Amino acid sequence: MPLQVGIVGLPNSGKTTLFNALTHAGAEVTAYASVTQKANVGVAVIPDERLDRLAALVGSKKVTPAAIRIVDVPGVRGDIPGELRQADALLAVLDGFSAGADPARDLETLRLELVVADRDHVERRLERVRKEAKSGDPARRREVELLERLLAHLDSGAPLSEWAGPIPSELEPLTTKPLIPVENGPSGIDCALEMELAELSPEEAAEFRSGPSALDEVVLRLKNALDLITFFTVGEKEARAWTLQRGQTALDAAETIHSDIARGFIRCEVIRWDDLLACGSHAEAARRGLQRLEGKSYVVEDGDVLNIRFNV
Ligand SMILES: Nc1nc2c(ncn2[C@@H]2O[C@H](COP(=O)(O)OP(=O)(O)OP(=O)(O)O)[C@@H](O)[C@H]2O)c(=O)[nH]1
Ligand SMILES: [Mg+2]
Repeated sequence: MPLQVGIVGLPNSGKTTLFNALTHAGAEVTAYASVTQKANVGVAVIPDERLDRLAALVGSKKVTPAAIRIVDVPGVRGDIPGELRQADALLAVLDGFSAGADPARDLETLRLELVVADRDHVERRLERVRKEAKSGDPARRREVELLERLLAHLDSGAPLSEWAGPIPSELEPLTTKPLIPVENGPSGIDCALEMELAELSPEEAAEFRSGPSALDEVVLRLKNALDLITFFTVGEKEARAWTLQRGQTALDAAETIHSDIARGFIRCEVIRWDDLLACGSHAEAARRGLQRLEGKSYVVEDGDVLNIRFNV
């Protein structure tokens, strides 16, 4: 399952506008979208200048950056769509552009809505498990007790990120997910402008901005919140960046690229990206002893260039 980020926000805060800016997907932006509108799904590229430098070194024909899946759902007060429960992190879009905008207040409102959504979710599960517990199953009874305590916690207005004990994994709570606020407006990120710039080439878009894209900053904050690292595969055909969660291994890296590569994994050649640039080629890096051979359990580090040997 690829990692996924959900966009949340009050109605008309600019969620779909931010979605379009991040994914270049061109989804319809309308004031007061109907509740029946479907979720938008797209991918946001993770900017990484290391990849461009590696591709230039090797002369790769194709450059493929790593990406994060983004889901945008219509803003419906009091009814947070279920798709968001599968998200690994949430982006909170706050209106900072309309007359009387108050992003700090909206963030509080949104946090409370997420708590309420989790509260209702726990209550529904409690009703179901209570019925099942009537048969006397001790595991179900213990779950009823736990859910009752979770419900009391949420009733006090606190998020489940502040709950110290265990949480049943089937619950998929919203309030344990990292929540990254984005103010949409002149004192934050001008999402409407960024959406227009998303239709231009990167070079043209850069001419409009004085500095780096504020959206890159958002994506990098997501990358940190998800605790992602980047590794590279570099060849003449393609230079590509991939992500793993920190602590994942060379075998996980192989699986990310292709399940066949994981199945036939023999070993993995590893060079630090900056060593490869400094040496100018894989051969030179190997000659200087900067290329290591690692096995399946090697914990991949951010910036590793991997060449996985496999047979199928
Ligand atoms: N002036 C201005 N208008 C914006 C900005 N961002 C969004 N809008 C407008 O606000 C309206 C709603 O934008 P959307 O991106 O559809 O908002 P949303 O949060 O997806 O809305 P729902 O999905 O209906 O909850 C549209 O008319 C946008 O053009 C902005 O930065 N500045
Ligand atoms: Mg929308």
